[in-house]
Amino acid sequence: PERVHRVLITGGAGFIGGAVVRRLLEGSQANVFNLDKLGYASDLTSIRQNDRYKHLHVDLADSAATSAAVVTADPDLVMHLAAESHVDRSIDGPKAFIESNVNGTFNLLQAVLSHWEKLPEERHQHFRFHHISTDEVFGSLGPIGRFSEITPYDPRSPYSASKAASDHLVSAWHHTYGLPVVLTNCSNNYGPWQFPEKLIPIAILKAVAGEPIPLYGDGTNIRDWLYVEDHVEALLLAATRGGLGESYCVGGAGDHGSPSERTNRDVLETICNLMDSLRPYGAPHTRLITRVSDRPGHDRRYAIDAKKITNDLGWKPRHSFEEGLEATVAWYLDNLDWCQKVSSKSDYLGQRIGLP
Ligand code: NAD
Ligand code: TDX
Repeated sequence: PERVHRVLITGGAGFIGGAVVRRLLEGSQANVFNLDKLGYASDLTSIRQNDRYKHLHVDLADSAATSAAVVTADPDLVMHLAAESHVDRSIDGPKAFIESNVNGTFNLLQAVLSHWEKLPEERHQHFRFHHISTDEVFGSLGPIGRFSEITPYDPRSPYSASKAASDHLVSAWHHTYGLPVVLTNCSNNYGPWQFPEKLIPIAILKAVAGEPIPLYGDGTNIRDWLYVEDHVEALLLAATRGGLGESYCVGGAGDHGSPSERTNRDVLETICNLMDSLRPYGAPHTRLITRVSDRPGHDRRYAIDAKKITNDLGWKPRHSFEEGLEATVAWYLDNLDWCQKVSSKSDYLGQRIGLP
């Protein structure tokens, strides 16, 4: 991005942060610092060695280590993606979500504020803190309407409550201390390197194994799906050209003529149909779809109105859901070794979801 020389990404060993790091290394001259504690969902194999890249092995819950990392990175831009990100885990164990998402964001804000206040004039002026958040902070929609920047916050899971808290902290640091911030709230991402605990990679791997594919409740809950590379483009635009103190909603609806809003059953059936042509096994894969008990407090529907980022920053998703999903299924089939490696790092998966 223009005028950005040193970027501190938090959570760059995760699914979306990793895609941002790769794009910055390939598509810009920026020096990239990746602050990540290397949790269960982390993986660095997608990031190639580069003189402009450094990993800082730090937990945001440690305020002294966080401050030291900010001093080392000496950033012009901070992109804050580090968070505990899985709703089911937040239901089983909310504490880690408060520690990373709320306390971690607080520690980072304090460290960044102190850094920003000391920057020389030219760098002080162009500095940005970009907070990456989710549409889940807005709660649950009925059959009509979409979330936008003016939708009131109404989080319902421990995960979304912790993300909402972090959004409010970021916004308060802007209004109270003048920290130059920008926020984005994005819908469900999918694509290569997503940890196999989220719906799409779980479904692909279960289909590969010929095992039951778990569908929560009646399968009519709706999510708005965005291919991760399209999200990365929105993030880089918002980080470099977004208005100070502004927030932008990011979702999957584009000009493709096919909807990004899908019921979970539709998502699983589309994956199964793709698998029928790529890996036929004698019976249609849809037979594997198995209803299981519902997620407590399961939000009914998420949908994003992304007019603001389209009109103000010229962003639109490039991939239709079908294109993105096809690329994603092909990627997982080519990378089953990686899936085995990362899923064996998590006892949670073994107990609750039972990966192949
Ligand atoms: P992820 O779980 O794949 O990766 C998160 C990374 O953050 C991991 O590498 C983890 O080690 C790191 N991290 C967590 N707590 C940390 C801490 N205390 N200190 C240092 N590092 C820590 O998550 P993701 O799906 O890539 O999501 C990234 C961000 O985007 C999150 O803030 C999430 O809320 C947001 N988001 C995700 C989606 C989605 O669909 N995945 C959609 C909208 C917004
Ligand atoms: O096995 C499953 N079966 C199933 O039916 C899983 C894991 C999920 N589901 C349902 C629950 C949701 O309605 O599929 C939908 C998607 O579930 P997840 O992949 O867990 O995503 P979600 O809960 O919607 O949250 C995601 O999008 C917003 C990310 O995990 C968040 O980090 C992001 O903020």
